[in-house]
Amino acid sequence: TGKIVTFGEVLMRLSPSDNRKLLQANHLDFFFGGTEMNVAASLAHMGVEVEHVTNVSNDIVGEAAVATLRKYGIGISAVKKVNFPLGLYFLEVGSAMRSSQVAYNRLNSSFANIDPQQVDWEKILEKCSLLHWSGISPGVSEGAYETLKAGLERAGQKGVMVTADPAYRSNLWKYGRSSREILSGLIALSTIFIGGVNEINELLETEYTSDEAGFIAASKALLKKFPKITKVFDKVRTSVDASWQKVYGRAWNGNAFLSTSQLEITSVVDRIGTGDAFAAGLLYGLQHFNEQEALNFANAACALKHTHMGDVNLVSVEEIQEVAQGKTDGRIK
Ligand code: KDG
Repeated sequence: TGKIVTFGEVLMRLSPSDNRKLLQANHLDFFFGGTEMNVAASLAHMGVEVEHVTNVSNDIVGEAAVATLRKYGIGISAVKKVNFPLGLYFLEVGSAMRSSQVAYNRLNSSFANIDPQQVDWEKILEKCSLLHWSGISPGVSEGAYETLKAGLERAGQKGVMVTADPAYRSNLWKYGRSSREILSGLIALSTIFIGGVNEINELLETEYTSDEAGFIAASKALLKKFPKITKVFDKVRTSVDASWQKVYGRAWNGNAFLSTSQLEITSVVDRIGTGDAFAAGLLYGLQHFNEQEALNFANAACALKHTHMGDVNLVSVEEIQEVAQGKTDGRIK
């Protein structure tokens, strides 16, 4: 097993504390996040060698972003500093029936200005076993899309496994580019799909139901449309309310349906990055365990992300295993 490479924007997240609305806040908590970086940080925390490909700003904000990547143990040799600002987003955390809301400030960001000439994929993909991407990056800009596409093509030529998380964010696609067309072209170059019925319906313009039969039918349709994709892994969330959620994982491996037991989180602290925690757990699991164990591990990692602040899941393999095996009682150690 070689290193894992991730590609995507690093964003500064600014959010009011104590469930305040932004208009009431007089200070903001700050974290660094970004879907693929979240995956990279989780993996690095689990001891996996991981390298993140991105552009950051050539200023104190970019310096702090790089220091954060370094602190998490993420490889930074493919991080470039450029003369555009780092992207940021504001988050108002929801509660009860009010959903969380996000406002982006990332147009013309350092990452939005990336282009294929700036990234030496040949070098980056040396000794790499897996390249992970999400649908957020191609939504950010044409340059980010072209850069990612070049990476996926190179990965395909080298036989590197490619995991795709469509991570549809409507806020990103409101400028007229077609998410369906762009994402389809990139999913065609990928080998594992991390997403569920909603994402598949969005891509294929279908109306599969979200029950087990619908998930299996949707997965089969996806595999038929994209022959390189061999497996589908899905994180399912059932909310009692915004602070009380249940999560489970399910998968179609080309031949059989797999699923995990439900894990219940009765006091959600921060739901941002739970999908990325699932993805990171899955990538780790696929490298170390059989598929069923990998799915259990991914689901436990996802559940644990709900318990701490920030976009990144900073939990160890041992902690995840305890939850996956039902051994934790939540008492202080
Ligand atoms: O999955 C969590 C991400 O949504 C968060 O880290 C911010 O990358 C981000 C985005 O573009 O929304």
